[in-house]
Amino acid sequence: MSHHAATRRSGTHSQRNVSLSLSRLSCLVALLLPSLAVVASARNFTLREDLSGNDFFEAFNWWSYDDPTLGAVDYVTQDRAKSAGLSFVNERGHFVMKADSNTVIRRLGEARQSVRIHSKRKMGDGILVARFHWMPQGCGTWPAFWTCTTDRWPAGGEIDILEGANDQGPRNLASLHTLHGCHITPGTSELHTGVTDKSDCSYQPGCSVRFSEDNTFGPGFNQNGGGWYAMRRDTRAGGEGISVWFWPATTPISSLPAAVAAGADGSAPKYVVTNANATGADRSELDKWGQPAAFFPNIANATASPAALTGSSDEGVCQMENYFEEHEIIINLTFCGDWAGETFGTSGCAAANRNVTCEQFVRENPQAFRDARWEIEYLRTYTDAALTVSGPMASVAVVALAAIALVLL
Ligand SMILES: *C1O[C@H](CO)[C@@H](O)[C@H](O)[C@H]1NC(C)=O
Ligand SMILES: *[C@@H]1O[C@H](CO)[C@@H](O)[C@H](O)[C@H]1NC(C)=O
Ligand SMILES: *[C@@H]1O[C@H](CO)[C@@H](O)[C@H](O)[C@H]1NC(C)=O
Ligand SMILES: *[C@@H]1O[C@H](CO)[C@@H](O)[C@H](O)[C@H]1NC(C)=O
Ligand SMILES: *[C@@H]1O[C@H](CO)[C@@H](O)[C@H](O)[C@H]1NC(C)=O
Repeated sequence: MSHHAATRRSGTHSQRNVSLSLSRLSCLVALLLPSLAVVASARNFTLREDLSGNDFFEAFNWWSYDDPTLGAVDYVTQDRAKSAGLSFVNERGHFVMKADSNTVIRRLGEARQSVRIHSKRKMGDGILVARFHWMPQGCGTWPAFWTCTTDRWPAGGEIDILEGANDQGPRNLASLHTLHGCHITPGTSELHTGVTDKSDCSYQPGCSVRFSEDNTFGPGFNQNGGGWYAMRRDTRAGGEGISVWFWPATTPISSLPAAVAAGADGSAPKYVVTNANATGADRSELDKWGQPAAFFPNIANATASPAALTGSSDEGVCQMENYFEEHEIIINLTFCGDWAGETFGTSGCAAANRNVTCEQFVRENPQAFRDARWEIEYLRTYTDAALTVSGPMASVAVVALAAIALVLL
């Protein structure tokens, strides 16, 4: 139920194609085994960007190419978005990007204007945090907050943090899209509060975890004042994987991790505590992250290279360093297309609107898009400067690799 990151502008090729042969794997094991001490040390995620208000106009490109998912959308340039009032900073100092809600689209082939932005800086392993006060709602809308490779998708991967269509909340669906050979565990897991929806991460529809908490998407999210989303990515060998957290706007500030709450002076802290042995204030800071809503574990397997696992259905194995490269951060609002178009009927949107098609509904009803806007207080990235490995899954991965080493040696 997603999309193609194809037809993008030509991006840079920073592709490391890691396809592990058994002999290379034993080298890897040999390299990793003596480094248990390193594995136990914390990763150091330090603040790289803290964007708010007008910063967004500098830090992002406005994407104005044809919609790759055949949506009924016309993505506009930054200049056009500013002059048409589709991107601005509101009276609260929040960055707003929205759909056109004034124009009846009369000519077939024309589409409703909207906005899609891509970060200029790419992000590898690290933490991405955003405070949303509002997300797009309305029949026909398909909003998403996600990160994606710039080229050769699904090689390089895609992480959908907040996504859905046609107001079908109240629970968010977080997803990964990868090459063949990456799977998550079906069902429930004690490692997160969500429930696996699809376990095979390859291509479409990808693997996904449905949140268990209400008000994490759509109208419920908005009525509740939105909230904070965070995604932590630790996809290197021995890294723990990809986690997504959500805290509703009603959460007391004192219960939020410092990187998520604004600092006392409104600024973000310089780094995130990740040391599993933390004590005192660091311990309580670490505990504030709690269980993620969705967790996609990084689990190594000797044969889990994309080549070896093409077409396989090995459950619960994803050797993430083979599947994820640096990503752009993307925020968009499309209409209809693969997802919102296909679920326009089942969502009740068609029946509520004389059974018109999604595209016709979007063209003829500008007033239906008054609430189709993102309102963002800030977006922060923390990245990994010192390349060390940690996290609860790291030890699991090391044990797995050690077991593999015993078999091989
Ligand atoms: C955002 O919209 C584009 C269509 O313009 C689509 O390709 C992409 O998949 C959307 N993102 C998500 C995560 O749905
Ligand atoms: C955490 O504690 C364990 C056990 O005492 C120790 O082996 C490890 O090195 C510690 N990790 C860090 C990052 O201090
Ligand atoms: C993390 O990085 C910051 C900035 O480079 C540094 O000041 C701090 O000491 C580092 N912390 C750890 C635990 O390595
Ligand atoms: C690793 O892959 C092999 C071959 O595909 C499979 O039989 C085995 O169950 C996998 N190991 C784990 C822990 O999933
Ligand atoms: C829309 O379609 C449904 C199912 O086919 C039908 O029951 C309903 O009467 C239709 N509504 C209108 C206004 O045509």
